[in-house]
Amino acid sequence: VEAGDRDTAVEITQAALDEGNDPLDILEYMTDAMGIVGDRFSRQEIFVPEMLISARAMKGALALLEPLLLASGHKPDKVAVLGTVQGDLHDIGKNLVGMMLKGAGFEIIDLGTNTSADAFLAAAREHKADIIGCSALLTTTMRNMRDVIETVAKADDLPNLRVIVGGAPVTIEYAKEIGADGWAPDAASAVDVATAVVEAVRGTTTLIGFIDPEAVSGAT
Ligand code: B1M
Repeated sequence: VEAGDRDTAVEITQAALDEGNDPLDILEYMTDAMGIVGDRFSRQEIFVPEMLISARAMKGALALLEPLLLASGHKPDKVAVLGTVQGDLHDIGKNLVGMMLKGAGFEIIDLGTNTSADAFLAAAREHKADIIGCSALLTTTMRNMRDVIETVAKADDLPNLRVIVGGAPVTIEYAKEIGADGWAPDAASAVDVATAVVEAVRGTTTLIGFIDPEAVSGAT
């Protein structure tokens, strides 16, 4: 992934799976590699094309993990509309969140990248979604999460629709400031938070208000 060599990334991932490694451990290596790529970009040692080929390598290797991350046996009983916010083209983290949510029994409506607030709302209405999940990787685009939250707040016909947010620059403080219903720092905790947010609406948990991973662990 660091070298942007998709064939080798796929080969090594397959070998690691054949050896019986946990898909989540393999995923951690890939995510760390992407962190290194980002640091090199920050230091101007590499440029956008190199980031792009690293992303392509990670996506190729992730495709091998996807069926394993999805193998939960849960029947979907919750619906989440997911997307990367307007102006933002980063989708690897959002895709991971989608895979993990699917594995936890969510039906996922994935709107892809560069998703406007109106598109989030229209999809949520059409698919009778329980939650909207917004991802952002840029400090300039995370502001567009506020638009999504304000747009949902104005939708009087969808009083139970909730919005959770995440992505590398999105802090818990920012999530609270913009009025999100939940926040998670990674894909695994996004599952706990999304589930708790839906359960709070359905009255099957005692949690109320803003939900983060700490609130969820405190409740169990
Ligand atoms: Co971009 N990029 N990029 N990039 N890119 C970053 C984000 C950056 C931090 C790199 C750097 O400077 N160090 C920087 C942002 C700086 C900032 O805003 N502070 C940056 C920049 C500047 C840019 C451009 C502006 C560069 C340019 O054109 N000059 C440009 C913007 C394009 C645009 O979006 N409009 C750009 C473009 C690109 C590529 C297209 C080349 C490519 C993306 C390809 C793709 O996604 N299909 C790319 C990449 C690959 C990166 C880095 C290297 C890796 C991102 C990634 O996939 N990480 C990134 C550096 C970095 O992150 N260290 C960087 C792996 C992924 C698994 O993690 O997405 O964080 P992440 O997701 C995590 C959590 O954040 C969380 O869970 C995930 C899994 O645990 N999470 C959620 C994510 N969404 C969530 C939602 C939730 C909950 C949790 O609830 C709904």
